[in-house]
Amino acid sequence: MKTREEYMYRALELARLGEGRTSPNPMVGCVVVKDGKIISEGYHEKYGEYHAERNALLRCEEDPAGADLYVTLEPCCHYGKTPPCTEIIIEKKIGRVFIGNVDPNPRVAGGGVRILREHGIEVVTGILEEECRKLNEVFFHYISTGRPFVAAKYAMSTDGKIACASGDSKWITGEAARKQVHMLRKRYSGILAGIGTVLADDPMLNCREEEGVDPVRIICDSKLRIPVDSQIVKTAKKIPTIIAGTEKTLAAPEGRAKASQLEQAGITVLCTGGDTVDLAELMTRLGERKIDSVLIEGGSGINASAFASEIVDKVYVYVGGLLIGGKDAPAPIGGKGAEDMAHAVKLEDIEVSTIDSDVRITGYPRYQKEK
Ligand code: AOF
Ligand code: ZN
Repeated sequence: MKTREEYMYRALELARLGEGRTSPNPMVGCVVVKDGKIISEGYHEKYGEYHAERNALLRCEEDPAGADLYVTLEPCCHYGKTPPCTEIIIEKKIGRVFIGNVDPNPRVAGGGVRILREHGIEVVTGILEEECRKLNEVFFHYISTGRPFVAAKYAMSTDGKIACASGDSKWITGEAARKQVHMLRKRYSGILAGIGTVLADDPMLNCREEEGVDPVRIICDSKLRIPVDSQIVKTAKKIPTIIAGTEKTLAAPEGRAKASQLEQAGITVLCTGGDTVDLAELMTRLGERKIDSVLIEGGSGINASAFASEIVDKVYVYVGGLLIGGKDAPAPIGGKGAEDMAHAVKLEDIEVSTIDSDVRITGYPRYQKEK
């Protein structure tokens, strides 16, 4: 006989199989257990398709009447793209439902639990709650703020440099770590870089891993300087691309002409107020376009603006085992930096792992309230 937590771990494992295909909806996994035996499993496979619970209940090896159902997120009770999961749970006469998290979606928000209980089904919430929330950190953030969950990723040497003073940065981390970054891109709906990176490296910013859905490429380019023969512009009809400029640039005739040239190449031009792209405003606009998550792969300039505008929700730091040195070699976050230690951005929930001879650190910035 397995424990509740063990079944929920299995549901979490299943949920992860939907990674990269469910956005902006959550990854959800479900296990149906009867007489100590798993009689069915399911997960949310693709955005707009059946939810985890329905998938599991439609595939049962035997009648699930009286069975226990484990699901990482509260069953929905609304008619959306699919009928409510509470309906099929009631119809199949499930006895008990074990839930990871209550759904923060205002259309559900405890409603699923209530309906199930009203039908005499025993409901237990909070099984591996923290693990289930972390799996869907993007969904939880996006559904409650309407803005994308923003992660900043950078690779630096052990002495905190992202390139040599000459600009050379190939490579700071090894192949395995770089491969992991490509996998990471699959998990984010948008990937953001600055025009500096485009001018220096002419990157594609796509997801080179097999099966990966390419994230939307977002380039911060206040003055719309991106060359029309860059890889990004040349591939914009195949990979969705947004260039973020400023309203000031767009107000000038050259800016307007460049914007329409870019639009003809298949690019969406989004402009914000300010002298340079206002990242907070940009995030609101991206959220309106259903972009639930953004991975910043910028240089020190973009990172400085991102932290200054407090849009970064998570950091991924890859540390390579080498020392670069040089007072002019750039660090991950440029700009003015914190005035003093009291104003430094603190990272919480730090996790450290190794990938070959590189180190990966993740953490969640907590911005100081008073400025
Ligand atoms: C999913 N998959 O397995 C579960 C979800 O757009 P709809 O109609 O598919 O509804 C999406 C909402 O349903 C989603 O925001 C979440 O609140 C709830 N549960 N969604 O896509 C699932 N269980
Ligand atoms: Zn549902």
